[in-house]
Amino acid sequence: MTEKLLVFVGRSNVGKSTLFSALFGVKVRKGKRPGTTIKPNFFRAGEVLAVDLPGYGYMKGISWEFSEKVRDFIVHYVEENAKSIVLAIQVIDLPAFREIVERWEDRGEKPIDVEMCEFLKEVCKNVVVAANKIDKLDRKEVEEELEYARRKLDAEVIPICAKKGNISSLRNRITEILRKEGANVSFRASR
Ligand SMILES: Nc1nc2c(ncn2[C@@H]2O[C@H](COP(=O)(O)OP(=O)(O)OP(=O)(O)O)[C@@H](O)[C@H]2O)c(=O)[nH]1
Ligand SMILES: [Mg+2]
Repeated sequence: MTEKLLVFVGRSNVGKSTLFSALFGVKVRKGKRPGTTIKPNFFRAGEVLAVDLPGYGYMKGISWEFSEKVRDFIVHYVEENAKSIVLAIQVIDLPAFREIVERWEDRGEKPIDVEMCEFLKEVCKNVVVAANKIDKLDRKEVEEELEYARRKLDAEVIPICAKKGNISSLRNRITEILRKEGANVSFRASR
């Protein structure tokens, strides 16, 4: 029997590891500084293996070469494990999403998050986008930015606040999708 994988992808600093901890109750080791390691974190969660992948995208303090290396690693990892991935969760920083997308579009380039989402939808059976950090926006802004993200990514987008553990709608959706795929997932006990 092949392992069923639940993978988490997203740019650096969007809150993948925070979400991973909130869902599974595991402390994820963080590198001292960004751009030094490409190593996924694994956690057994019932019948699935959850995988926290390194963050992609250029950011301050790391080289372009390194960010390209991370992106290639993620693409290869997802391609190689495509048959086993039952659900891919792409995490975005909702308050920052529009500005980053527009910056790429102004340069005439396809935004990296849009490209990654297209890739995931092509390769993985199920893809859900987790729109994180909604605590930084007011209610109206959340609705506007969600609509923008849904339009740009053409995917199911679920708002969350990983930091405060406000993740129940995402958790329910993960449970539902994995059950449909014949796998039970176990989360940390709710507090
Ligand atoms: N305001 C706010 N900040 C958050 C939230 N979730 C995570 N953060 C913060 O965002 C920063 C990055 O969080 P990480 O979980 O390390 O992000 P990551 O995506 O795993 O980053 P990489 O491992 O570098 O790719 C930290 O300072 C978190 O505290 C949230 O819901 N709201
Ligand atoms: Mg991380």
